Amino acid sequence: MTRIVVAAAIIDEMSAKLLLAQRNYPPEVAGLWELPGGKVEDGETWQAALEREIAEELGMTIEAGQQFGAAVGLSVELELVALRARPVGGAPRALDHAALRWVDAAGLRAMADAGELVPADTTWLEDLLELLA
Ligand code: 523
Repeated sequence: MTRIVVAAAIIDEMSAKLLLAQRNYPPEVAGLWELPGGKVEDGETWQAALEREIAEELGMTIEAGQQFGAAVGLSVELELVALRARPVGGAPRALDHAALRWVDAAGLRAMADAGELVPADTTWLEDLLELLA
């Protein structure tokens, strides 16, 4: 059965910036930046799973919204989907990541051009730039 991994495009509307998180592991992607998230548990909605994962990993509260962009097949078992999200409370902390960074559209494009994003997440580059415009 396919397991869903949800990833959050947490956008601060005031500054038009997106929150990126730098992975610690596994070695293939350590040091690269991703939309933070994690696996959906049985019986959980995608939104509830994302709100839980972000609370666990970043110590902040978000309101998860609609899916955007295309789903990405990671393996036979795993499928990655992106959801929009709004920060609701608390400053993000890198509890599970190497570092965190807020980027604007130009900053995101520069990181993508430099190959600094996790490969699967680069699929959403144009969608993310649109959300930040
Ligand atoms: N990705 C990915 N992009 C992205 C996320 C959140 C996850 O490509 N924005 C991939 C990385 C892993 C798989 O999805 O291959 C599961 O992610 P995650 O973060 O849940 O992986 P682990 O290794 O932390 O899994 P758990 O230990 O079960 O939490």
